[in-house]
Amino acid sequence: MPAEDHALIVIDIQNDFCPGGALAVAEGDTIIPRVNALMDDFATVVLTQDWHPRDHSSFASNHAGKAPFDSIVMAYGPQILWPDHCVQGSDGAAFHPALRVDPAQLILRKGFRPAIDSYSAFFENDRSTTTGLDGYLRARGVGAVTFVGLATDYCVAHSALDAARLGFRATVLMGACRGIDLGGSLARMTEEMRAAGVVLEE
Ligand code: VGL
Ligand code: ZN
Repeated sequence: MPAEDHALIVIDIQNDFCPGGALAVAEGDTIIPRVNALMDDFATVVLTQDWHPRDHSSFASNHAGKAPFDSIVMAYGPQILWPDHCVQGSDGAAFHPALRVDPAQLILRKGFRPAIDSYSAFFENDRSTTTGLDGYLRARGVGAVTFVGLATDYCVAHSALDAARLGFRATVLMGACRGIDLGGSLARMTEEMRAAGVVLEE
């Protein structure tokens, strides 16, 4: 049983990231039974939800001549363009029906500003606009965070890297995550997490 000051952060287990969804992660739904069981072991449970307006700048459909998975340069740096996904209020944005939601004390939505994408649960992709999660966790005395969810190489990795940078003891349970793996991103982000001191466990 992890200590009282240890939070479980469940990243983006939403229909659009599961098989059949708009930005499906292979085997994304297979992690759900383990994630559900883990919720009983943590004093604090946070769920995150990717939550985009229809005109979101990370959607290829909002850029003439661009296709999903093209890369562009935004005001804050490079940005991959995605298929329309997790549109606010849509079925794709809903949590997977098998995911337990009741144990969560906080449901954190991110990516709702049209001009900025947000992979990390802590900061949007400009790396300075805060979601408030840092303050929430600190105010509750949380010092350690364990991440599970989707996708390993995007929202999980960026959240874990920010957690380590902010001084939390950060662990990723790799076996309770699945990745998108675009152009070697899974190996690259795994190495970045390791180098940053994120503890990677199965
Ligand atoms: C994610 C790409 C776009 C994720 C969210 O949850 O990893 N990836 N939006
Ligand atoms: Zn998104």
